[in-house]
Amino acid sequence: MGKTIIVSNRLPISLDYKDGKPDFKTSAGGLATGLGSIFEDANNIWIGWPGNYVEDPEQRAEIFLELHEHKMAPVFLTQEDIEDFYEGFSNETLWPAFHYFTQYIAYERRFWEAYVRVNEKFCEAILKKADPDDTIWVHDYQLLLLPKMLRDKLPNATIAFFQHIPFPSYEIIRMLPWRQPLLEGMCGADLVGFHTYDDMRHFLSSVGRILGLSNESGYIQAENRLINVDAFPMGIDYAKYSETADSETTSKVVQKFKKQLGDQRLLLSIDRLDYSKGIPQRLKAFDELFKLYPEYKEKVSLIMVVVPSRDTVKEYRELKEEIDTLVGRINSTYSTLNWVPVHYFYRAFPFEELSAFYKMSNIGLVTPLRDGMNLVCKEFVASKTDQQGVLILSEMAGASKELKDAILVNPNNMDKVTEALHLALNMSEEEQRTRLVSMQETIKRYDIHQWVKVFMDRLKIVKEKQAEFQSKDMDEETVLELTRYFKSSKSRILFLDYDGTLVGFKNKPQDAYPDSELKDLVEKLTKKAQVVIISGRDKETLGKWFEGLDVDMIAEHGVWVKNRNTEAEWDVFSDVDNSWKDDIRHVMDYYVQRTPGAFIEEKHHSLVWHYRKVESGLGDLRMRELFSHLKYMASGHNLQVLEGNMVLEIKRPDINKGRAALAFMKDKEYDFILAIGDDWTDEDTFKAMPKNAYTIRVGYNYTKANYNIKSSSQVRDLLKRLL
Ligand code: GDG
Repeated sequence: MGKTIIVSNRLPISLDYKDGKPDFKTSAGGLATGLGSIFEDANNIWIGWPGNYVEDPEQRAEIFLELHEHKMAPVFLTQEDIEDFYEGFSNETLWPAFHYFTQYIAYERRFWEAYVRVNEKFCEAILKKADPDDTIWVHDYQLLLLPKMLRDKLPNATIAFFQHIPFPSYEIIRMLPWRQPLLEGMCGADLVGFHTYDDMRHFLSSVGRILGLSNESGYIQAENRLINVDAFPMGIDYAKYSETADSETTSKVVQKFKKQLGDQRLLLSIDRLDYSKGIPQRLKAFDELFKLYPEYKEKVSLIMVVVPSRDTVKEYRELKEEIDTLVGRINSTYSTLNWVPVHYFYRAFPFEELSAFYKMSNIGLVTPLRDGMNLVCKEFVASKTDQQGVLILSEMAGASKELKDAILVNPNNMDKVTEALHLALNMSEEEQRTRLVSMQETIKRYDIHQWVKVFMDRLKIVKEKQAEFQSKDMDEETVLELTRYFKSSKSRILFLDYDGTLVGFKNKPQDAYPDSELKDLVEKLTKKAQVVIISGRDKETLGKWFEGLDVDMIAEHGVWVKNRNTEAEWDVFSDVDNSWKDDIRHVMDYYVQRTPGAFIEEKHHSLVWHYRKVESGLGDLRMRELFSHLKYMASGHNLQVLEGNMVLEIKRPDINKGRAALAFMKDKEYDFILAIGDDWTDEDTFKAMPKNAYTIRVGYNYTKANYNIKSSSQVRDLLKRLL
């Protein structure tokens, strides 16, 4: 088994120099703790930027060796890299875009070029360490291009990607000039994870619209690979937070702080300086509390920790000034000689002090305007070991999807946030306990270790699914066996689907007529085997296209058959009772009226609702509605509703390609049977075939067929080998 390589922009360490020697401090962030179980194993390593600019080759070598001891490997970045790739493209283009702050997006070609360059540097560093069977887990928005770069070099590697920040709606993604390479980059992974279901569905919708790749239940069908996309809400190291909250050190710090603060009800706010965190909005709601409820004066204080970040960037500098001004205004308006409403700290605190803040605060006020997950709220809940305290949480944080027992607020609605504060300050002890117990159960169960386990288990499952396809792939060995068998047999029959199997898809269905190469191929095949063209097309088209060739034909998925040995016209294979059609047509028509671009096609035995020309998204939505509507009606009429490529078809279940194909073989002995098709209608054929038949599905979809083959041109190549 190969090793696991974790990749993130920053290594989980900080590097200083002591007496001219590099000195590393490992940082115990949530991710590092969670990945510890993997990271400590065998030869596993972590690759990333160590956080310093090091140009001197000797110094680099020294760092390299030191990091090696810590099972890490560096990607050395220059100051220019950091300015343009990290501060530039990552934090001034992707960060605002992904957090819905479109007004802050920088569209700089230089930033993009640096982003590509640095992703390549990461790729090179990984390739130096990676073996083909390794598992590579890439983290976050700074490295969106990396999965594909790695895939190009290591086609069989196991590559996973997790995005820690939100993934926005297609409407935002489409604004980015680099949307296509960014999405292609992510699709290099086998598994793409997000915190929430919404992030996941936004990603799938962008991949569908921009890359044209559809998905089924979170599985994207790329050309020759399945990619799984899912939500994996990240947890915290629950035990660490609850144990530290109960520790003696924390208790001492709490006592010290409480003595200094006096008898106050405390609200707690902890964030990195960022416009996505909604800090000014939070301060305004706090200000409003004193206006509406003056009785809280001298009784309630806010501890506000803002961890310095990116404050050389204009937007961040301005944000800092705004916060400073608001805090100044609130404090100067309400402070008394022995009470300050906002205790404001623009710095980070050591872990024990942070734990003390969590433990002693009555209310956790976590109201980001947008946040991928937000761990602070989970840490607050985990630290409440006496089950007293209230969490006010923004609906815009990923964590709100799990923490339903918090008071959930829209951070833009100041009145509601103020109301929530009032509610929290008056919540009974019993209710505080009930809510906290329920949230603690969730966070404890889905902690960081569980998150890593669930993610890695899923990755394994995805690889197994891919392997299933690979083992079904028509490789050279199977082709040789099939041709040998064909040549040694005496009585042969071939069932060949038409569209997508013998010819590729065309924009206009009537343009997909058989070219001379195909006609020639079919003619030659008819000299060696009984050839049955088995299609959903109408009998007129099929009859015209194959006129003069010695082939049998099945049209409209088995309604019509034409035998090559007779001069006869087309026969109806089965009596068709069409009395159901009027009712169903009526319903379908209602959906045509409401959906510009949709239309109904009437076939002999079925009705088809087409939505290829409908605005994308709307078509899917209407199709889903129609699907459930028809499903309900279908049971009464004993009909079958089937979803196809931009169509919904309703038909009698007993008429299908499989049944018609079997009828062709009735009372005859064949020692070579081959069936090839490309969609769900061909699955009926595959299912009906005897065990010794070769069944092949074009494209890498789930199938009852024995084999998959890549494309219609490969089908032709295969058939040529039979001649
Ligand atoms: C990304 C996403 C997602 C804060 N102040 C101090 C301090 N902290 C610690 C907290 C917490 C962490 O920083 C911040 O948590 P976030 O959830 O905001 O994490 P980020 O890594 O910034 O953000 C976010 C997350 O990734 C995980 O996927 O939740 O949505 O933006 O752990 O405790 N720690 C110490 N002193 C402080 O003053 N020691």
